[in-house]
Amino acid sequence: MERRNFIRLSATAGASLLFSDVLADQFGGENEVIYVDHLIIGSGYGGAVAALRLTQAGHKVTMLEMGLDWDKQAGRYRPFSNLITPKRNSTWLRTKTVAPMMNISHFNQKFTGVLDRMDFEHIKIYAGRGVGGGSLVNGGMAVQPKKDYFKEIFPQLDADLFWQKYYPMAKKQLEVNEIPEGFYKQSPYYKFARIGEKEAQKAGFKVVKVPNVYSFKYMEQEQAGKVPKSALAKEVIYGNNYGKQSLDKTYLYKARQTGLLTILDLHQAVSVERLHSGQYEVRVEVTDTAGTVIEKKRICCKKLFLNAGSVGSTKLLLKSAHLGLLPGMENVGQFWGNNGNIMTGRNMVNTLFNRVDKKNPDFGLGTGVKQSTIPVAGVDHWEDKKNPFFAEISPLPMGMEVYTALYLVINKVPDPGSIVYDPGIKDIRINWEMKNFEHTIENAKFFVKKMNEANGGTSAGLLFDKGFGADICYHPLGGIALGVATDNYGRVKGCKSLYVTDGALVPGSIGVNPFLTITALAEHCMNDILEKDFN
Ligand code: FAE
Repeated sequence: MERRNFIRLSATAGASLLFSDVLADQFGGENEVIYVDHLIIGSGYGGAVAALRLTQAGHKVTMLEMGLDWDKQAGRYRPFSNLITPKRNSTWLRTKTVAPMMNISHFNQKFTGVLDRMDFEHIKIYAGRGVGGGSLVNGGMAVQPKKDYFKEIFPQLDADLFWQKYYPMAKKQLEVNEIPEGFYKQSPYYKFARIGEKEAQKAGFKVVKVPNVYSFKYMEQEQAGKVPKSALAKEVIYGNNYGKQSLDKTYLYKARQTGLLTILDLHQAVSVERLHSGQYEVRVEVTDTAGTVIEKKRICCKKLFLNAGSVGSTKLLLKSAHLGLLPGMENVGQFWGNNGNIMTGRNMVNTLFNRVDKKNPDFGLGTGVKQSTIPVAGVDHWEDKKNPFFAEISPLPMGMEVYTALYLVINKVPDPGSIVYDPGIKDIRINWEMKNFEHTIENAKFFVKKMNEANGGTSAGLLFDKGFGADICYHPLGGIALGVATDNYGRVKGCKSLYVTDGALVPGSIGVNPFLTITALAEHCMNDILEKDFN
């Protein structure tokens, strides 16, 4: 069918046609339209759950991913880089790394690397790029939120059902496991965490162990020298070559096994249009590994599953609405938040003057030259009315003793921000005020002060400006909030057959690391969508 035969759905049909003609020019107008039944945009947690559940139900699915399919051409683009000597495959289309710290590596050429950072006015948002999305770069911590806080964030959901069904389902599929106590106690690679726990207890905090998707069986073998090292060889935010059960090894692997999933990598969706027929046409730019657009495609589908992550999904909807391509949506852009993320740390930890435990030889000086990249412990201070937070005891594997502790602190988000499309810059802006950082800095200061009072140490001025990285966001959430911009199952309001099942559904905060909740929510949504919208 030729493009001119499509009649667009819009209250302002004239404006819509005008914008569509602009798009048509950019896309060479008469390009052939590719028809598929079900299209998923994005291959992170939301996309992977949608892919598995659709294909298991017998539906053919096409998935677009703007990053690389790292497994497809493994020899060519991998191995992934470690933290200390990152290569160009570490970083999304930049000539320098953009990690929260230690950015000393430069590259000659830009490359579609695995870790991206999106810079907005007051906040820097990290994301994984490639088949598997955030699962490729994250720390693998699979944390279930407090039930009461889940109820506060999602009052419309049946929390008991999530605890009985969707969280266990997500944990099983993601292959969540726990570090064996014996290994934890003796491994030199977890000295940083044992010190962190001891110090936190001494400061009066409650410590908890945190499950992970990294295979601890594999890690034990790494330590024994029986398999190639990954977590024990400083690999994490630039990808793990072994050991981590990222989505390409779990949900997406199973979906591919059905033979019904086609994944198109280096395919970036740039707009979504609702056609008169009720179908969706997605404009796609295909790039090479330098980020240059080499082809443009139009893909038409009956059902569209938007899973480009909180920022990506919200941007696509807002931009498309601005162009007049998606009339009728409600409340898109609202309830965006950073999950209260703030990074902080302490210098001069466990030194000659303030040793953690003089009697225990394991607690000799420092936090450990050898450090696993996979966090397994946290400080749970969520019940405190005045300073509620959850702090991940994070590794800092520098390959030498730095007497430093690192923490990612997660706080409440009392006043969520919003995402808007700004025609002036032809991009989105995030309305996120500096005042949003006040309570996160206060909580982080409270935590560091108590830790230092009990154990010695100084604020982490060597890591972050004034000791706090408040603008570092690993957990962008919201923008297409459940029950606000969608129904309670991810159906986008005003747009039949358009679904969102990723982190954009979570209204800005969940109180712990979020991917387990995103996965459980996606399972909940897909269950209902498959039951009611496919008959
Ligand atoms: P996400 O996983 O970001 O997937 C979206 C996918 O869509 C990506 O693959 C994109 O490349 C792709 N995409 C975006 N736009 C387009 C487009 N226009 N066209 C085609 N494809 C597109 O979304 N969470 C935890 O629970 N535990 C942790 O230990 C943890 N550690 C983290 C460490 C780091 C360094 C980072 C960056 C994040 C971490 N997170 C962690 C957060 C977690 O990875 C994140 O919440 C989830 O990945 C979000 O899942 P989504 O499905 O929403």
